[in-house]
Amino acid sequence: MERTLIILKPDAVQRRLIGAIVERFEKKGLQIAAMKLMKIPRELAETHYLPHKGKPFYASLVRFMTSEPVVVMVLEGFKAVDVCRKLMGKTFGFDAEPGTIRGDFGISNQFNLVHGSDSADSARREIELFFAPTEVLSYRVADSAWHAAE
Ligand code: 3AN
Repeated sequence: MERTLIILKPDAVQRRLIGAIVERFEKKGLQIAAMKLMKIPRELAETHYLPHKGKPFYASLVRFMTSEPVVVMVLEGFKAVDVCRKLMGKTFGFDAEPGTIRGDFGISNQFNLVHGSDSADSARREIELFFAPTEVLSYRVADSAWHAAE
């Protein structure tokens, strides 16, 4: 089982898309291991997006991510990182395939609704930034046998 960090960005919350987006991850078979609504402090956003420091969009990305509340989640499942990125679609809404979250709900490059870790290593780093170990829960859901991989 793998874990990944997902953030429903300020545009998703402002547009009342929390339920619609969480539903897609749940229906796919991913399990919510942690979830909270929060306003990201600037320092935390800067650390989270450190790999993008120096890029032209870094400052405005940090400004956007700290502007309004977000929902932060840890999702767990078989190949969770890749599965979530497939559900999210390509980075920019105008590029993302219909059927994906970004493809169905947005057209913007920066306001692209959702963040998902891009590797298992990034996921570990990002989960630690947003959650204390005790906030990330391991539990068995009733239908887990039907979502299990070989
Ligand atoms: P992804 O979120 O698909 O992994 P990254 O990691 O390349 O994409 O970019 C992180 C975030 O930075 C994106 N989700 C998007 O909000 C923003 N971003 C990336 N490239 C641009 C750009 N050229 N202009 C504006 N915002 C961008």
